[in-house]
Amino acid sequence: MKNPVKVTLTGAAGHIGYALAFRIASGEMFGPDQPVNLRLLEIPQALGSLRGVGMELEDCAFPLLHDVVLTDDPEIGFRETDYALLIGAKPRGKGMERKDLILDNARIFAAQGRSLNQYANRDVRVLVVGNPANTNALIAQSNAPDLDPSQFSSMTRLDHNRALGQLANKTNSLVANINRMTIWGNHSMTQYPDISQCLVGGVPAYDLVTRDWVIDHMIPRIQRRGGEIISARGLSSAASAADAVVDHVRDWALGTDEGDWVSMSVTTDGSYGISEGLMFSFPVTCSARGYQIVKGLELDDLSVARLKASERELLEERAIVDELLQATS
Ligand code: NAX
Repeated sequence: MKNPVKVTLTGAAGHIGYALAFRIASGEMFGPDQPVNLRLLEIPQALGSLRGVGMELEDCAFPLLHDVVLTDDPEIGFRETDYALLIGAKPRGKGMERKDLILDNARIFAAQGRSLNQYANRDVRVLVVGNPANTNALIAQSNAPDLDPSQFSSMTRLDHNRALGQLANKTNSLVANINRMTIWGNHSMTQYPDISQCLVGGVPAYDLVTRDWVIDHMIPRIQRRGGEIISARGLSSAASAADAVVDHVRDWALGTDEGDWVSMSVTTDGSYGISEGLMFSFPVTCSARGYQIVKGLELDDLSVARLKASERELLEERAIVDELLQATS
């Protein structure tokens, strides 16, 4: 039997946390022969509800779940963790300015970055889900100077999966037959879902759908899908977000399929002309060496303009949290 992998979830009593913890414990994230230890971290006010999650995990009697700790103490939550899934975040309150939301969250993620720096396993991998995810991930990473920036990422896999679903529907094909989908940029309205490299059953996607459909229907629908779900359910995406977390971490840990790639927001390295020092979604492949940005894809003028718009937004977000970045650099 392998040694258990230690996984920390913040916001574990929230909607996504509740949809996610059971899937990790059942073996969907790391495979059917990999035991897991869960560290569920919440704020003090949510500990009561977290205890309920703990009881239900116990009642599932998952053979792979060796140990669960419920806590509001970041030292206990992050100590020697192998995977930190930072889901908990402050939601936007009534009448709250976007700038204040970004700043309030930046403080949370700066503190969590410092805790990870101090307590986590030196090889920890960190996925930020809590919004604004890209900038929160940048903050956490910059507050963890002893860890490598490549150990941090943020999630655009839900957008990626949404794009696969839309294209599969439109082309009447199976999601499993589509590869090379890309989400570029920020997890926000400026994200750019790009099918220009996609193959559907080996056929270029643009041989099967029109540019007008992509620009007028597909892209805006993915950009606004979160709102569409809220209108329908009265609640934000949780099961699909948890599913995307499983996909993101599984591929990062176990590798992407040969000939395919996935979308992950990672630290910029100048690829595609995007400024360094941001978290930006790129096409990536994953292997035992970690993730690699897929380089050298050709982008038309429209695509370049969309990447630049998302970069501008991330630069603006970074300017808002500048002090928290500089405080530790
Ligand atoms: P919920 O409000 O249901 O749950 C959030 C949980 O986080 C709460 O239980 C809260 O007590 C906890 N929390 C808050 N601050 C914390 C802290 N400092 N430490 C530990 N726990 C803390 O939200 P949920 O629907 O689960 O969504 C969580 C986050 O994911 C939100 O920021 C949301 O916007 C974001 N999303 C990001 C997505 C992405 O693709 N990157 C998609 C889904 C989702 O919208």
